[in-house]
Amino acid sequence: MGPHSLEKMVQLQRNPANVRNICVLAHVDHGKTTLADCLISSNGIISSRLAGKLRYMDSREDEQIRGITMKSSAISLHYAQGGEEYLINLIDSPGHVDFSSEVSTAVRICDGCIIVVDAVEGVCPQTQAVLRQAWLENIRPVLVINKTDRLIVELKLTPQEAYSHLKNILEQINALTGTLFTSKVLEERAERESEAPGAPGADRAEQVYDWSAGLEDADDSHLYFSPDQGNVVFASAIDGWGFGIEHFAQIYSQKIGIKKEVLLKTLWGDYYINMKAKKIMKVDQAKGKKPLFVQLILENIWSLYDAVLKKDKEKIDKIVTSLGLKIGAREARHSDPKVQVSAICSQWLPISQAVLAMVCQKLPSPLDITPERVEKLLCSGSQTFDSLPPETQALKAAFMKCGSDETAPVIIFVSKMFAVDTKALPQNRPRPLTQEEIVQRREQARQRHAERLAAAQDPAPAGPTADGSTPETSPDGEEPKGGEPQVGSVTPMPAPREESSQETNQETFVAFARVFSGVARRGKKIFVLGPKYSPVEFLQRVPSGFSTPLDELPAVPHMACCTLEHLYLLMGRELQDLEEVPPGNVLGIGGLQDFVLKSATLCSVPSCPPFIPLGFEATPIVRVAIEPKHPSEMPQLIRGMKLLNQADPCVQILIQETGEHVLVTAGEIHLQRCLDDLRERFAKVEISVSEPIIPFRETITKRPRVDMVNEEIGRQQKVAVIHQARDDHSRVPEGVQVDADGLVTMTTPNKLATLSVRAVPLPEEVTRLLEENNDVIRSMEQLTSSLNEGRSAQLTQRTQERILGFKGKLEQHLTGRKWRDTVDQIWSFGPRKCGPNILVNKSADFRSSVWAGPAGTATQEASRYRDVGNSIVSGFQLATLAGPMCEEPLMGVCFVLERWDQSKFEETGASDSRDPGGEGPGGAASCAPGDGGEGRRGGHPEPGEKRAAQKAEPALADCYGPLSGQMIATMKEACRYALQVKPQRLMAAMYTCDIMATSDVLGRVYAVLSKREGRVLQEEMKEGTDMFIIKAALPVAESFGFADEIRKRTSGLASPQLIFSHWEVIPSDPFWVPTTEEEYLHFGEKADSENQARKYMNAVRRRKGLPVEEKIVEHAEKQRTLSKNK
Ligand SMILES: Nc1nc2c(ncn2[C@@H]2O[C@H](COP(=O)(O)OP(=O)(O)OP(=O)(O)O)[C@@H](O)[C@H]2O)c(=O)[nH]1
Ligand SMILES: [Mg+2]
Repeated sequence: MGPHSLEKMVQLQRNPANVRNICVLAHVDHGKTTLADCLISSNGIISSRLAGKLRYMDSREDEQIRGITMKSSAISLHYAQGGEEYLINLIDSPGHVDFSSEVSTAVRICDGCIIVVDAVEGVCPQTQAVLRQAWLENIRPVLVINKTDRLIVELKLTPQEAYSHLKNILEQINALTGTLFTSKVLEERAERESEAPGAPGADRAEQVYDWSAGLEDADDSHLYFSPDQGNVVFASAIDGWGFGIEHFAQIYSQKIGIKKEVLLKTLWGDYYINMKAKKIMKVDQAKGKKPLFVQLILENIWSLYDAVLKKDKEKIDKIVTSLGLKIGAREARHSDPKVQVSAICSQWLPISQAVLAMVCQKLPSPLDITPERVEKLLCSGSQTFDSLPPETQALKAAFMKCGSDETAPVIIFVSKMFAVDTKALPQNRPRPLTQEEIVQRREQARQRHAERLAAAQDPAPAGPTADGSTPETSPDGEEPKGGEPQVGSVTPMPAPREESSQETNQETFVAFARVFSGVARRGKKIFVLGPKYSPVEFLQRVPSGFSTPLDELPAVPHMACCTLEHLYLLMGRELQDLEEVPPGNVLGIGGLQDFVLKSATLCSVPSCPPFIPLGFEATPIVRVAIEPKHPSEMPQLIRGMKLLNQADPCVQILIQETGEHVLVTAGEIHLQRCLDDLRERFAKVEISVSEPIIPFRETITKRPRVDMVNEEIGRQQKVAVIHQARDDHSRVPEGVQVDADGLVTMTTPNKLATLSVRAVPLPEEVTRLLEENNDVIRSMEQLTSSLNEGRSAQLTQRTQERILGFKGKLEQHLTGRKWRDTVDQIWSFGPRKCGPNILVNKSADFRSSVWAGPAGTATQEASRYRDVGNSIVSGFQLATLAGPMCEEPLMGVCFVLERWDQSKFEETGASDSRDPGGEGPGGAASCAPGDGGEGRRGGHPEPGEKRAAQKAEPALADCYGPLSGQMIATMKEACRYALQVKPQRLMAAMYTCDIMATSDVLGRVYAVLSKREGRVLQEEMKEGTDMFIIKAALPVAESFGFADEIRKRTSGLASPQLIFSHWEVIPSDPFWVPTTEEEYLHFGEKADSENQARKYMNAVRRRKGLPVEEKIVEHAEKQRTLSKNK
């Protein structure tokens, strides 16, 4: 640790008013880690010469090699300004999209952030993403425009041009802020108006900072980035300089004699100075006057760079003397102008000074946490803060107070778990010996020496006595030496030693956390709350004011009790032991490994609810199956995967039905990192990795009007045929009746109930709506299920409004005769009750639509339906989870349940209910084999079967099992057949990517894109540069190696970032075979031209071990007759 001792840090931690928890956020490569280096070097932890080269926060080897950050890590810094001392807990975060989940973990435990923007590249996709994340977490941003040196050295702009360029960047980022602000304000205002009409809280006025004040009554100027607000620093982290305009306002107010306040307002903006009159006036373009910013600031920097690059020794000396700097002889003589620039500039305008001063002045301390943020953290999803129990609501005060007295509840949030080498933990590190220990050791050594001398003089008794004493007193410590006679007694030793050496190799997990209230003390017992924990439940079970020790409480679901074993100060690559951590600080906690998987809320009072889950921007989409090279190493691999799962916020680990172990990651680089981690840290075995598993969706489309060669399709197409990926193509299975218009009717195996289902493709906009409103659907579902379970729940006004809005939009898009009343008849969404498919119930007495909520179930009719209805919904869920083409989930399909007839069942059920004792002895025997084929409703059940089918669940079981189970299976199958009679299509996942490339490599970028079936959506030139920004869509299936290929083909000039964007229908029909004369003519009998959809489908089927019909064209003759009616 640097000159600032641990004691100093501990002392600073106790004053939350002077603590700043901040993170550095930006697009990839905009210089976050370099900036962090500069700030760290100001604390003497690394030398200032190495700042920018070391990238201290990138402690992993692969981070150093690739030059990108992959995880967020924290370091505590000391900063003194104006007699005040500050503690800055700085978190460096990754900018690459693959690691955006690490940004979420950082943002949650901060109060403010530094947004870094590259002065040349400007606002990039991830800049927008991180700014949005900051907004969503209610943390306050300041801006650093970095790499300003590139404007001078690379783009060779004049100061005036650079000024316009910088102005432009500020406008862009402010436009972004503006959109975020307006949407948020309007949202919150609507909420507030509906909740508390005309009652603005008195405390709100005093608040230092309030994101959500009403648009018209709030002065929103402080939200925007503007140099005159003091929240912008212009910098070059690599050269170590940076400034806010306050610095220059101070200097020039003395030099020119204009008030500092005036300069602060005019140094940035279109003002110029009339030196003679000492007056500042508006810039009049015609007169060619330069703005103050150009004249007084940029020109000075430009001329310095100019002098150094031209090696104009005289001029350099002049500048250095006039600035009153002292440049070391080594730097002054250095041949590399970069070294000179950075030596001069980092003294003249030290970047750490500018940035840290801005952080301390402009970013809030933990004490300034807003009530909105607290409420938001505590109520998840559809709940309102007011509907929480009073004990929970009372915690808000504790958050706001951030108090460290004994009575304050301890509330800690763990945002991620990270692995460190056990040997690197402070408790295991060799520490310097204290004076007493040295004396003691010297004494021991002297004794040993004396003993050995004595033994040498008197060898006779050596045998028996040496046995016991040698191992302890040997100079090598524990190593027993030269002990042939002891072999017998030593043999058990190697085993435990091996174990312990293995243990020291292991990784230990440390929680990355922040104390929000109360003091975290070592050894303190604390509750660990899982995401599903409900304080309501606890308060019901345990009377308030309980006095039993924490670990003797009755078991409450999703809650555990553990001890805070170790507390650490996070110092980048190092950890320092702490005894206690006061509120408002970031810390590491050891010993939670067995209690916390990825994130958790720790609390000393059980009335605290778990914090809302972290919002992740990236969708994990790249999956691979992995297995050990040597099958015997499977257990190690499984253990390793578990550890990896814990150590990474966003990776998913699954075991598929096929028994494969699957790793789901956010992108290629993330995948690579996960595999490296598995091989080298967590599993330590060799692994083989499958080709990436590409996800698909299955859907159906409208019947085409024309065939593949654009000929009108005749009426013969009208007959519905079931298309299957299996051989028994086009045969209508037994028990299934298919109407010409695609209505599929199926009977349960016991023939007592019948379902008629039709599948209809949803309009594209509706599918999109369903996807966008996934959270709305989910909160509807949550509400229904909690009410059904008898718990009370209440939706926020806003959620209710969103539900209504969502319904309205659906109605808007589902118009026309075909969709009449459909919206009101929606019964469920699927798969998992919130997916992009709909189940519509058109049967006559349907009541319980999703909109009615649980109230619909109140009618008698509905309750009669409820049990069987649930089975039908479950069948629909299963059908949408895995489609018939290649068992991938469905998307954009509406299943319409047109008829649902269980009158037979009710008849038999009713007759049975008169005989409640009936065990149904004939139940099993009555199952007539071979009778299941007819599929007609007319098939009369045997009398024994009749008796078996009755209302009481257990006795319902005839040989086909309970009716509910049969209904699930029948509904599922009916849905699958209903799909198969329609033209089925695969949907591919698409990435969008923004590629920045210079004009000379543009052609090669296009070549790579088109080779991979990419589509250019937009191309524009970045203002003031020779860079083009290309926005393209690329199928995920074709994306592997894309980034690398682009980088190679453009010699590293273009670097794309792939972000999952949407699903797109692949136009070709996977089951297509030529059917018309023209098609035969055009494609030949074998139709062996490439069918992309079939290729993908078969690949998936093969991977899943499903039968693949590959010989399809070998028997073209037979095929022709069979599928004539397609
Ligand atoms: N010219 C110039 N280059 C810089 C400056 N700051 C950083 N760089 C370079 O930009 C590259 C990326 O810097 P990093 O600090 O690793 O960027 P980062 O934002 O941490 O990147 P990720 O963590 O991967 O998102 C490095 O090669 C730096 O040397 C600067 O002020 N001027
Ligand atoms: Mg970095």
